[in-house]
Parts: sequence; C-alpha cells; structure tokens
Amino acid sequence: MQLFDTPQIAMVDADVQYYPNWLGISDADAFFAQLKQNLSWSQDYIRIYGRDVKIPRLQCWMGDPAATYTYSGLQMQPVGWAEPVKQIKDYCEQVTGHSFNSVLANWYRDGQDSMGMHSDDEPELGAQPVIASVTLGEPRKFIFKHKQLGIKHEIPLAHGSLLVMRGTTQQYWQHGINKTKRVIDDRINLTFRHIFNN
Ligand SMILES: O=C(O)CCC(=O)C(=O)O
Ligand SMILES: [Mn+2]
Repeated sequence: MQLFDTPQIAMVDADVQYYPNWLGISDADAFFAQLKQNLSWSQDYIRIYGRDVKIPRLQCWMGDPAATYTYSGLQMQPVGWAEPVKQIKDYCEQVTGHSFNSVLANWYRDGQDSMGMHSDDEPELGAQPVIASVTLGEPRKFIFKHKQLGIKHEIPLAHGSLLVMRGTTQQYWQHGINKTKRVIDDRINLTFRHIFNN
C-alpha cells in the first residue's frame, strides 16, 4: 500500500481513519435516495431550561431491540433494521472488524441543520467506543476540537465516505457539524455504534 493511501488521520490522542471514496458513487447515490424515502424520520426535541427545543435535523434511531439509547436526555427505542442500512452496517463491520447493534441516522436538510459539539461518550457505549460514520449527499465539514488543547481538525466528509473513530478519540475530542449560510443540498449521516445494556 502506498503512503498516500493510508486512511489514518494524524491527530494527537485519537485513533481516526477516513476513507473518502468508500462506497462507489452509484451505490452511494442509490443508498441516499432509498434512505431519504424509506426511513421513519422524526423531528425530535430536547429539553433546555424547561423548554422543548427542536433538534436542528431529522433523526431515526435504528437497531437491535435491546439497543435503547439515551441521547441529550432523550431515551430512544430503536426501529428495526431497514435492508439498505443493514447492508451498510455489514460493510462497516467488515472494514472495522467490530460489530454494531445500532445506528443513529441524521438528515441535515440544508445549511441550517447542524449538530452541536459533543463526544459520543455515553456510558452505554462503553470505554473507548468504535464508531463508524457514513456520509451520503452534500459534503459537510466535520469539526474535531481537542477538549484540553483546544486544537481543531476539520474533515470535509464526502458523499459515500466512511470515518472511523476509536480508542481515546471520544475521551479527548469533541466533534460536530456547524450551520452554514451557503445554499447547499441535504446530507444523511449514519453513525453505527455498539450499545452495551447491562
Ligand atoms: O453528521 C455527522 O457527521 C456527525 C453525527 C454525529 O456526530 C452523531 O450522530 O453522533
Ligand atoms: Mn457524534
């Protein structure tokens, strides 16, 4: 393998791989269309200072029945695996050598949809979780920020790409997707996880 083919991203205190052209374009296009149409997308809310505030994107939590997940104070019961998502999960398991029992799908409808800076470090993900993140549609800038050093690392996640985070990545880094004023198309992101419920 040639050096420039290595998927490893050089980041301190992290273990991150990025595969820009992971799904071929035609598969990525097909998955994008299928997921938009067939997932049961919902507008979820989080409670901030006693008010219900719309999450700025649509979501769908999918997985094995036991994989319930609490996200920003929201308890989520997974819907069953949709066939195309199951197929992408199988590819992710082959590449990472890890098994996933759940996925959070996010649909960013335009530049006003976003995700605040956070770490995927909920107790049910266990220590040093492996997270496989697949992007379909409009590329958006994925921003990493080191919790202590304040340094940033940005990756413009491409259509059909795979980003894998492991090891101490969640412990030392936050990540998120900012809003943009640019007029852009929509994007779906799938983050595959393994939930340990007792
Ligand atoms: O949309 C993305 O790339 C980020 C999604 C994410 O961080 C999450 O679902 O926890
Ligand atoms: Mn995340």
